[in-house]
Amino acid sequence: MLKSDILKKLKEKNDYVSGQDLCEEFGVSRTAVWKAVNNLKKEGFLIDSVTNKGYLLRESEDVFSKASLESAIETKWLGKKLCFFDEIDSTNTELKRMAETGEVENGTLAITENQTKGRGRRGREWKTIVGTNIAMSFILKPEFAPDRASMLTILAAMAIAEGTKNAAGVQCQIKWPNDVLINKKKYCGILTEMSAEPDFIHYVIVGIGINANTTEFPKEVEDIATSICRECGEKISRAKLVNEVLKAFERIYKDFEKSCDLSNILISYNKMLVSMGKKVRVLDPKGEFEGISRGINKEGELLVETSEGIVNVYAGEVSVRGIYGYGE
Ligand code: BTX
Repeated sequence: MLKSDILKKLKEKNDYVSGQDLCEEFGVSRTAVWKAVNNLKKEGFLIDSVTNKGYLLRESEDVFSKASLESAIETKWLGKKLCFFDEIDSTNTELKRMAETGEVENGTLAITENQTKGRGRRGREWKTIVGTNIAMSFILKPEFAPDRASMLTILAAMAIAEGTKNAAGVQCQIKWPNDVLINKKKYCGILTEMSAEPDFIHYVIVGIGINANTTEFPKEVEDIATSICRECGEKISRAKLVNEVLKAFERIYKDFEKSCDLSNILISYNKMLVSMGKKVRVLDPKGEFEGISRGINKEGELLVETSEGIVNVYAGEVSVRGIYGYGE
């Protein structure tokens, strides 16, 4: 924690901070401060050390580490317990392993720089590009009924859009239920998984993959993927983006816990819905059909107007005209 506390202090001060002040503030020795600063330098932070003046943090490259995240996260409970991995197969899988083998606190965040086996929905693959992406998952232990859990994906999409606006000033669109887009391309994917009994949730894991600063994508996703950096030409601090997304989720989730429906976010969600008023094709298990998207209802279902009336779609794959090549 000392490393993140020192980093936070240096960021706040934006000027030299003396070693003595750091020792007094955190109740540690000069050697401990010196060691923590050296470790931060090793992680990639540019810190000047000047005799009689102290330490100064210079603008650094986008360093993604436990310390940079802990010093950036300003939430009340979400992500306060943070497990950072230099490399892991999948943050969703790791949290699941942790939950199955021990006690994991509500709100625990697993996050990595290099996810080697990122998972999408229905067995698909999620590509994580080292050094520019965010791959993170958090665990929730809600009291509400299991049939409410699918709405957490909707809350997460909303939080990602809000967090991106706050951190980078970029407006996102949402492709129901689990893609967040910038300029009609996939910027983020969400994978929500649950362990439950018919009437009781053990835990839900919300996994989020964000293409923050990626400019070169693997060829399989090159045509459909994008990032903040690609669309705006500027890199964003990933730690700052994580903080804004988590803060937004915390706020939205608090309201959701009271109503257990989406009434509080319905209007803003539907404004961002990329399919609104457009032709969509629904790949329903009972057969494919087409219609016009009329937005989601407070249960999180997509309302699709067909010649036979409104169909409530609660799960499944939906293609939207003009997105990812469909109907163009
Ligand atoms: P999805 O099934 O909606 O999307 C997967 C599809 O998205 C892939 O088949 C591919 O076409 C495309 N794709 C793969 N990688 C990317 C990318 N980087 N950018 C844009 N498109 C891509 C989406 O599932 C759910 C993704 C969740 C990922 C997070 S990361 C942290 C956590 N851990 C984990 O294993 N998964 C989640």
